[in-house]
Amino acid sequence: MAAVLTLHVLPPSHPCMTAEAALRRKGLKYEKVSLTPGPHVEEMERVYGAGNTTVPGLLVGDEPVHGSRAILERLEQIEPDPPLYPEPIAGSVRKAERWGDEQLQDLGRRLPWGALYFRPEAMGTFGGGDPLDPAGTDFAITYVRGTWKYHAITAERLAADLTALPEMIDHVDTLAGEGVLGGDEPNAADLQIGATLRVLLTVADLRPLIEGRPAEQVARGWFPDYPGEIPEGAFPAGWVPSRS
Ligand SMILES: N[C@@H](CCC(=O)N[C@@H](CS)C(=O)NCC(=O)O)C(=O)O
Repeated sequence: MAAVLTLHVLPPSHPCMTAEAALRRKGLKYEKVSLTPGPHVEEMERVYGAGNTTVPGLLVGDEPVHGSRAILERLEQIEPDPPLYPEPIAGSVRKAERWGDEQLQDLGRRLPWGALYFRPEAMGTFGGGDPLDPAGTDFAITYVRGTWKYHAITAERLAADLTALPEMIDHVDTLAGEGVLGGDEPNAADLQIGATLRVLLTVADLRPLIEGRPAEQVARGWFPDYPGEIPEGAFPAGWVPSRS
């Protein structure tokens, strides 16, 4: 009998989107447990072991598998078809997936939280609702400040992330041009990189850097729907570079 699969997530998390898209792609049945930000830390450590506080995590029966890349590798063993690491490009897909996790993924946290500092009322749109009313905005201001502390976001860091972004989008387009990303079927790198880019598309200031390029297709192709809209002009004037 196949092991029961249980996916632990925080709802707006992009690496969780990656893991869930992979489960769907494999056609595997799974149970999803949506945790509450804050208390998730204790629950994740209880299930996945000390220090493993982040989502996603996947229980394969009793076996804990922690982190998006480990989860995709494990799913490939459980159900090889359709492949997430297709030959003959499996090595390049793994390299791109790793880059997506280690280099790009953090920008999917720092840039939206960074922009929300300047437009806190927009936090309501990430739950699929309208921009927040004044009382909700007061809550959002406090919450967003907490995320800056947690993710070590500073204005300097944000400006540096924005400066680095065009080159990263160029890298995605290069990978697409080489056939590592953006094929007819999603691989592990598409799901890792596409999820982060999809989150970045909620920031209107960033859309001109991504839209109309292969990178946009990688994002929207596998993640058509994702709520959230941070209006244009959130970042201070001159911080968002022009497209390279
Ligand atoms: N690179 C890891 C990191 C996952 C990660 O940082 N997830 C965030 C959500 S996007 C998280 O769990 N944040 C809450 C926390 O750090 O406690 C992965 O891909 O699994």
